[in-house]
Amino acid sequence: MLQTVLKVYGLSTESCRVDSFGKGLINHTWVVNCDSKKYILQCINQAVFKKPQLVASNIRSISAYLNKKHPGYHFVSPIISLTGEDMIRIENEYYRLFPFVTASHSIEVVETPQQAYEAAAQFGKFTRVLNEFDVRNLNITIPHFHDLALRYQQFITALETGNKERIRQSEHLVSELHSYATIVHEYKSLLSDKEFKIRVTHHDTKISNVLFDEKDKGICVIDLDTVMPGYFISDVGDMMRTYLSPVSEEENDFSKIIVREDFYKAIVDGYSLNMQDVLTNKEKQSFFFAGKFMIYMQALRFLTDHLIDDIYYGAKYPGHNYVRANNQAVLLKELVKKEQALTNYGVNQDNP
Ligand code: GN1
Ligand code: MG
Repeated sequence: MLQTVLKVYGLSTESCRVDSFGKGLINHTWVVNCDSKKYILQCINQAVFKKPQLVASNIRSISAYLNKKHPGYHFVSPIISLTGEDMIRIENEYYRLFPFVTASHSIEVVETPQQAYEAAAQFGKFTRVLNEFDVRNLNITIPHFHDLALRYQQFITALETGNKERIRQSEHLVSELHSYATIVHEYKSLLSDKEFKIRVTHHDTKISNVLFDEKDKGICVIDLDTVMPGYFISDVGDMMRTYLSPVSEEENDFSKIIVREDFYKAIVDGYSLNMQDVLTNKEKQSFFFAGKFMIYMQALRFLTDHLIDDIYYGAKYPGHNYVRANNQAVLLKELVKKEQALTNYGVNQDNP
């Protein structure tokens, strides 16, 4: 299969080495090492991205806009195949090939506040350079992706129709997550505020989606499949979800989950570097909420998936999504403990 795919790009498995790449849960990704060049090959998960053409078309329109308006911005576009396409279809699967950005590396775990700052600056820059791009030109690649009200509803439905045994065993965590339902109300009220802007949003701001140079300066962001109209709380919140704690959502020793205040500040500062002149006051007041929103949503998503037999995320061991959900619930609790200390950070950074 991969042989056929590579051929459409004028490459072959004889002259290139293909290895699985990264830790993404959704798409399948490979690194392709050819004599003098390196590429990233991806197969799109169609259970999640039901219309891959919408993904390709978003990347095309953003790329065209940036080439024109911000030619200096580093944007990684897919390579055009010998058949003239930026995404190819082979036996009902969709593939894309990207150039491997030279002298770049990605990281899996945020170890220093500086890395958090650089990443946040890059995600902020991405939304900033697209500030005048008409978001209505973007397709919705996953409908209601970060709609917390819907995620909460899916959780309630899973409690009614899911695996009975798992529901019974999850009783404690279920009631803990119910106790945070005010976050859903706050979310709804924020969205009804006109000062809460719909912006070009990345929707997957984990650290491995940022490329760094040799000096650990951010170069650009990658993985643009979930770029859609959205709210800044998605991007800032997912950075908090994935950078604040020294351990990831996979950790099952929950005592290791802590919220590092200096990393929180680095995220707010890094994001504000490029975004502070466009964020409204209402948005600036919502940095802390962003973290609660995304961590809560991910806890709900993992637990929901556990209750419906892991159909979305899959599970590498029994109870995997239950562990992930518990992990996120602990992270949420740790973040909430810091509300007093952190909630005003960044709020008073005025527009210049
Ligand atoms: C998925 O595949 P990956 O790691 O890029 C998910 C994110 C979750 C994340 C949790 C399309 O992202 O929303 O936060 O797993 N992406 C999709 O690890 O559902
Ligand atoms: Mg992703």
